[in-house]
Parts: sequence; C-alpha cells; structure tokens
Amino acid sequence: MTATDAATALDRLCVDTIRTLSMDGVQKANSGHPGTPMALAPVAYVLYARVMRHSPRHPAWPDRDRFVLSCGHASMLLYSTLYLAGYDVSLENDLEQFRQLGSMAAGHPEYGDLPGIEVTTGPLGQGISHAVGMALAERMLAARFNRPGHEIVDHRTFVIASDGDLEEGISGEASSLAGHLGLGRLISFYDQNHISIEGDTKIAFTEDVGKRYQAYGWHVQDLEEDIGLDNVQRALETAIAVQDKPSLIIVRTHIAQGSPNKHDTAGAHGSPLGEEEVRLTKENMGWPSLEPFFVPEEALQHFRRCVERGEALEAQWRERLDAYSEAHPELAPELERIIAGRLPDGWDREVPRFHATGSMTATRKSSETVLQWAAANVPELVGGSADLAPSTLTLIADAGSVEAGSYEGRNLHFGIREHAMGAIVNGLTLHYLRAYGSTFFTFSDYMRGSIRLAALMHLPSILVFTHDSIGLGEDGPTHQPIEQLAGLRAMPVLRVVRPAGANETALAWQYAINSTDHPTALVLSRQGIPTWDPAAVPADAVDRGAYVLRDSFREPDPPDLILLASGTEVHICARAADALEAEGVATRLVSMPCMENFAAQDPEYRDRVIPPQVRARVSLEAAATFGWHQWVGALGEAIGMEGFGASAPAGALYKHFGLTPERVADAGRTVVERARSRAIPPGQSVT
Ligand SMILES: Cc1ncc(C[n+]2csc(CCOP(=O)(O)OP(=O)(O)O)c2C)c(N)n1
Ligand SMILES: [Mg+2]
Repeated sequence: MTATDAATALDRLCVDTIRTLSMDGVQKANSGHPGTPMALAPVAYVLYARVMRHSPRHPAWPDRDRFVLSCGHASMLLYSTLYLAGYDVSLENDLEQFRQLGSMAAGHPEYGDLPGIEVTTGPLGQGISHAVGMALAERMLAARFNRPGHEIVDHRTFVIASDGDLEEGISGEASSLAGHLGLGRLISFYDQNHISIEGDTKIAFTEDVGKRYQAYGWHVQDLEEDIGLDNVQRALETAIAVQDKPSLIIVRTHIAQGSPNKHDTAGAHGSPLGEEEVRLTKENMGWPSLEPFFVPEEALQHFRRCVERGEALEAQWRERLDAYSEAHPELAPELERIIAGRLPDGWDREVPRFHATGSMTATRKSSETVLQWAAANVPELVGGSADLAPSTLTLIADAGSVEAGSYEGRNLHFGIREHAMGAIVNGLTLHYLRAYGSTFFTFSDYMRGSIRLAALMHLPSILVFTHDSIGLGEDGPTHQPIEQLAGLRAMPVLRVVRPAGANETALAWQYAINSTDHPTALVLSRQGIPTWDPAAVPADAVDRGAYVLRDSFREPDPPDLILLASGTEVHICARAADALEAEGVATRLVSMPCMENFAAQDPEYRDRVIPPQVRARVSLEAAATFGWHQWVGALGEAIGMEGFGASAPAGALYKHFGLTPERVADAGRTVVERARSRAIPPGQSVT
C-alpha cells in the first residue's frame, strides 16, 4: 500500500454497511449495543477484507487466522461482518433475529452458533485471555509439526478488546504471560473510546495502558484517531512483522461514530439508538435507503471477494499440505488426527491398575503416575500449573517446558495466574490440544469465570485440583476448600470427579481425556488413602458416577444401611462399615466419584445402587453438605463441614470436625433406628 489513504468509495460503503446492519439489528431487537460496532466497523473491515487469512465458506479451515471479539457486547459487529464477508449467516434468520429465542445471533457471540465465532465472549477480559491460549497453541503445534520449508502451521490470532477487557484482571494476567512467552502472532486492537457504562472512563481507568503493555513485553502502536483503512492496514502489517512480541494497536475511537446525537455518549453503549436517531445517522452518512437491513448490492459483492480470496488461500495451503505429507509421511497423519480431535486408537487400552497394599497414597500422587501413562499415549495432552506443580504433581516427565521462542515442550508454567490459566487452557483446547491446568482446589474460585465459559462452550478442558479438603491440614482455612465441590457441581455441563483412591484416579483421567463435550474437574487429595482392590472398582465407575464399592453381608438382599461418600472419605466410611457390620448392621458402601454422572443415570441403575426401600443412609464428605440431601433422603443424614476449617494437622482436624468412622457409625445406628421406627423428622415428608 502507498502512504496515501487509498480507501475506495466501495470500501467506505462496505464499512458503512457494517454500521447500518449493526444499528438495525440492535434497533429491531430493541436491545443490544450499537455504538461500538459503528465505531469499530473500519477495523473489522480491514481485518476481514484485507488482512486476515480466512475462508468464509470453510470456517473450519485449520490454518485460518483466528478472530476474537473480546468485547462480546459488540456482537453485531461480528455478525454483520461475517454476513458481509460471505460466511453462512443469513440476513433474515440471523441478523434480523438478533437476540431472539432460537436465533444463532445471540446477545453475545456463542461458540458453535454462527460459523466464524471462534470463542464465546461477553464476560469482559475473557476473549483476549482465551486468545492467548489459541496463539500459544498455534506456536506449540508449529514447533511440533513445522519443518524447514514446510510451515504447515502458520496463522495468527487477532483480537479486538475494549476498555473493560483491559480493566479486568484476567487480561492483565494473560497479557503478562503472552508478553513473557513472546507470542508474536497475537495481535490485539485496544478500542480506547473513553466510554464505559457509567460514563467517561476517567472516573476509574486512567493509567497509560500502552506503557503497561510495553512493560508486559508487547509491541505497542497508538494510532490515536486515525483509523483510516490504510492506516489500520499499515499498523497491522507492522504488527505482523514483529515476530517475537505480541502486538497491541491502540485506536482512539468514538462510540456511535456518525450518529449526530449519540456520538461519544455512554447512552450509545447499551441501548438502541432509537428509530429517529437511526434515520438521522443514515441521512448523515448519505445512506441510500431508509429500509432497515438494506445492503447495497455493490458493497455485498465487494465484501464477498473474501470468499474467493479465502478459497485461494486455502487451496494453496492444501497444496502445501500435500507437499508436507509427501516429505513427512510420519508427521502429516498425526497432525491431521490432532486437528480432527481424534484420540490415538486404543490409547486407553491399558488403564493403569493399582494393587491393594497396606500403604497410603494420595490421589494427587496416583494422578501423577496416571498422567505419565496418559501423556505417553496422548501426544496432544499438554498442561501445567499456576506455580504449584511440585504440589499438584502435574509435570509430564521428560517433556520439557514451553519457553519464550521455544514451544516444543509440553509443560506450561502459568505463573501465579489462576484465572488466566483457566482461559488459556480453554484457548488451547479450542485450538486442537488437550490441555489441563492445575492448582489447589480452593483457588478454583479464582478460575470460576473461565470454567464457566468452558462449560458454556462444551469444551473438554481439564482442571486438576489438589489439596481438596481440610485434609490438607496445616495451611488452614484459607487453603481448605469447603463449598467448592457443591459450587462446581452446581455448574451445568461441568463434571466434577473426586476419586477415592488410585484406581478411581486412573479412571478419572481416562474419563476426562475421553470427554468431548464437557470440561472435567479432577479433585484430588493431598493426604494418603488406602488403595482398594482394583476388582472392586468397575471400569465404568466414573461414567456411572457411583457404584457399590462393597456390599453388605446380606448381599444380594438389600442392606440395613447405605454409606455414601466421595474421595478420601470413602475410606472413613469403610471403617465405619466394618464396625457396623461387626455389630450386625448390614452396611453397603457406595463410592460416588461423580455426583452429576450418577444423577444422569437411568433410574434403574440408580435404584440398584441406592435402593429406594433402604431409607437409612448416611453421606460423608469433608465439605459443605449442600447437594447430598437428595441422596440420603428425608430419613438420612449428611455429614460434612458446617463452617470453615482450621490450621492443624489433618488427623486432628478430621477428629475436631467429627469426620470420623465413629461419628459415621453413630449416625448410621441413628438412621437405621429412625428408618425402623419409620419416625419422620419434624417438618419433613417421606421421600
Ligand atoms: C466481567 C464483566 N463485567 C461486567 C460486564 C457488563 N458490561 C458489559 S459492557 C460493559 C462496559 C463496557 O465498556 P467498554 O469495555 O469500554 O466497552 P464499550 O462500551 O466502550 O464498547 C460492562 C460493564 C461484562 N460484560 N463482563
Ligand atoms: Mg469503552
């Protein structure tokens, strides 16, 4: 390009079409955010029509550039642009149905709805943080698969982030790591429009963001007010040329650009312009029609050249793939397998089995062993910890670490940045890898926003949480999770797996890796527990969610009492069961590694494990009892933590808080007696 702004009248018409479609979409929905799409239309246009390598008719082309609209509230910007660029998006069914029930054009972009939506965004800060994971995955795959003369993995990740995105802490964590890792193929715009919901950002956000990003190790350009198409393009070309640093391109835009009365007002952020203002704005821009959703034919044709350009780019890449396959016949099928999301055939043919011994093993320790097995069989498994790998035991042995400029390792060091770790794990997972992130279970709270997005997107991200209860001991109540199990179990789609011993831990990893449409949280202990006889642990223990680990002496007849627990407390219940059975109370022990999976079983299976007629039931978990009452029923008892823990050795804590075999046995006797006399606790009905 020359230095002069060569934007043609057609280019301008295309930009204005993004603007008018966005205004009209929000106006028709009578809800949404018109101002930012109007202001950012030139940026989106340059990205899609001039710079990004993408193929609208093949939105899944693996080597496409990714685009992440981090400010998801500006969703109409993305929908209008995707439509105009030639993605399979319809004016009638999508844009005109913005924000309506069943529409693929939701209030915020939802991954899996319209083609071209690479990630769900809306919670500010998440998009750019997910983009860090995507850009990192690109480098990791490139390091593994590219060979001299064969740059088969060769794309970039583009982002538009707003004030709110960069105010949020998560983006600071993720951007800091991106700078550290030198992710040169990550390029983000910062839409500095000085406006957020409460008005001018000067009320709360006054630091020099450019300097902050420079300090993170980013290459920063400030275009100020000049978002002429050629200037934006030049800035992108400069950013692309910087290979060892991520880039931030700051643009000082004006919300509701072109609207006579809403320009630069917070009011244009979150509500429609109004019929009258839409009319005035269209007149102001010399728009040829007042018909809503009017698309000038010449603009559509011009914009849709993206289709041809994309097809040519993709065809070139396919040729390069053929050459690559010929030159590296051992690598190409492996890359294709990973891109297809297919695990290696028979990878889990031999799940590790652990024999019962007299010694105690923490499930985090068993997990470390199982992880080595999984990593040996699943090359795309990568992951790391938020500075706790020596405690969470999540290093892949002999696999090396990812470092700036050197991305072939499989171990990631997220630093003490849990929330960004959650987003980056999701980004890696979106980008063909199977990724895990680990920390102490109590800090899962820091990651909840990202875990929730994984669940919303049905991504099979893997979270490894250790130090799962007061059993972690001396670190005390700040580190002892109480409500986290219940809190995560309440999250739709997510599966929380808390294995009781080594064999369930092996099945838990197998389950997490085989999952395709939901994230899995593995919840592991710091302290040791015995290893059950592997024969007692069925292969579908985690899939089914709960199973009879040990039946009563009265088997096959129903027992007097059922004890239910997960994780380390299964062991305590086993000792209670020993005592009760010695007294003649027929006691069944049920291990429930995944409450959600058990809840999803057919009633027949559930009734087999917990027969409805056996009303005497006691559950035990070193956590809040929330969620257990549905399993113990009206006559049963749920034992757990009523408040926060304390700082002391684990054994002393279990005793202090009454999580002991004796207490369980006492409760067992009480509920058996209660069930026998059919006494109903006051205020409750029999279930
Ligand atoms: C984590 C999070 N907190 C709050 C919101 C609600 N919210 C949506 S948009 C917005 C203000 C956005 O301002 P800015 O990021 O500057 O975007 P602009 O209005 O300039 O497009 C807020 C607070 C959100 N979407 N995500
Ligand atoms: Mg703003």
